[in-house]
Amino acid sequence: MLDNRVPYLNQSFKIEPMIRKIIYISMLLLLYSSAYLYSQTNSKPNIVFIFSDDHTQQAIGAYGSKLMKTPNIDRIANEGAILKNVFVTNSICAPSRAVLLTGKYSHLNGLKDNSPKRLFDGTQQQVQKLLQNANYQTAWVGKWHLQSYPQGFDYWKILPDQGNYYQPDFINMSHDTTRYKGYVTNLISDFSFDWLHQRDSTRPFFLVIGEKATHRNWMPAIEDLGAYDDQNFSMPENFYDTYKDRVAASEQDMTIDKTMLLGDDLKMNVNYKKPGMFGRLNSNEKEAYSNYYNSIQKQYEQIKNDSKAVIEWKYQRYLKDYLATAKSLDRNIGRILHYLDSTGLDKNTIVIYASDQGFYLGEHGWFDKRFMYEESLRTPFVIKYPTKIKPGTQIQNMVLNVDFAPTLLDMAGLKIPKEIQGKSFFPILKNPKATLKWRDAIYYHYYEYPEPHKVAPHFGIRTQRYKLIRFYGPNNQWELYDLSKDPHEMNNVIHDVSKIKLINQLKNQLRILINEYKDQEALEILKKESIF
Ligand code: SGN
Ligand code: CA
Repeated sequence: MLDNRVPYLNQSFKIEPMIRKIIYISMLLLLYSSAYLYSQTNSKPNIVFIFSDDHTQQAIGAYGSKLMKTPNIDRIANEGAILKNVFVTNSICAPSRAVLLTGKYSHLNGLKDNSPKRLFDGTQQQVQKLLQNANYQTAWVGKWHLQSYPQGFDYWKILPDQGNYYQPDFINMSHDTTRYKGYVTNLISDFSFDWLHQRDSTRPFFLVIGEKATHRNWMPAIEDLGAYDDQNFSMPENFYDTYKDRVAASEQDMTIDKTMLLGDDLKMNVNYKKPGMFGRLNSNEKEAYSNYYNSIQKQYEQIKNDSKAVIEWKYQRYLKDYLATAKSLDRNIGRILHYLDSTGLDKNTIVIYASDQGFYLGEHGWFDKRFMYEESLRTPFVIKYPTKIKPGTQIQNMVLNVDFAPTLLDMAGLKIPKEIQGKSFFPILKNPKATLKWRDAIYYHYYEYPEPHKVAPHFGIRTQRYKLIRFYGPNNQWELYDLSKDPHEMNNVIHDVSKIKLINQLKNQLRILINEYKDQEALEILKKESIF
């Protein structure tokens, strides 16, 4: 049975527009007055953390994207701060969520990979529990992707596993599942607004909006089908990377050429009758999808015997679907900002937009993430906090996702527990020019192997200028990049004899970080090479 309770986004739903308007306006008035009351009685800021999936800096206007415009994400940056150098500690979804909640690396929070067998231990200390203890109302709506139910949230409504783009199921707090009509990005905003409507407006809140967009298989909303069709994207200069001197990069299974599927990913020859992600489209949506992709298929038929033309066509199609999916994400961020503005909540609400990691949009010939190379090591992070962060602030410091939890606690005026491994960057946000002791290198550790994309496990260190990576598992390899000369990480200079002193220094610095972060597994690997 389909639940009809989010009607105003369902394209086929018809409700009297006037009645809808009246209900909406009275709700806004009610909310505005309660928000005013709240601002008089409580000075703690509310926090809305919009956390997307696989949405990368290369596709965000504020980060200089040449691919698309993102006016709403950019608005957060313009009204607050953009952090130019934010990195994740393990570039994959569930582990990144566990880091956000705990402020600890994967080896300490226990969630090293996406495996369905690896349960996140929800009984451990988490940022939402600490906020809850300090009188915050806490909620998570949308993609969750941890294999255990949320703890420490007063309210949650989550997608099962990766969720679906159309007619998605949501798991309710009673653990039952409801299927909703509509498009996932719209529904996640709607459910967030539902929760905000009914919360206790005398207390501050912490709401995480977990977006499914822009995860594979990039199914755009109907209104965005073809939004980028008149653009021809130039290929990244290293699209045809041959992976010279990089064993792990040559052994991965995540190329647009070989791994990306014509059917499920690029939507050719889709059987809309089969259950699954396309089977979920309703009849109007099926018609729109098949009309649109049938016309695309005609282009494909013309070039299908020319292998180079096929690769380049795949690249263009991948980007068009990815960006069209991101378009509805940005539009919904606009809806969230509008909601906060129209209820008066904007004045005392911190809004953050970040992704669980970056993503390849054709660099090295890839999609997906995982590698410690720049595109997937980085993640976007923009934040606005009226009166505390000056509009137009730009931060260059190297920030990690373990820093998110302590920064949230700091902004809420709470003490940061000692076990948290990250540091608050709130002082930097308030005063970017202040001379502050901050890290000069970051530590990274990725584990999941071999499925789904055959990326060998690795750990490493990145300084402002250099990156040293140690791959292990299927093969033991070191890689070194000079980012100032080789920003696209094409030349592994680990065997350059003139770099021996530098390599020893970096290995030593890496060992210090590994000790500091208590990563026993990495330490054992270094010990075997007498680096201790
Ligand atoms: C699915 C995707 C993979 C992706 C993982 C993890 N395959 O398995 O391409 O790397 O999720 O993504 S799919 O064909 O099922 O889409 S993550 O963002 O959740 O870590
Ligand atoms: Ca992800």
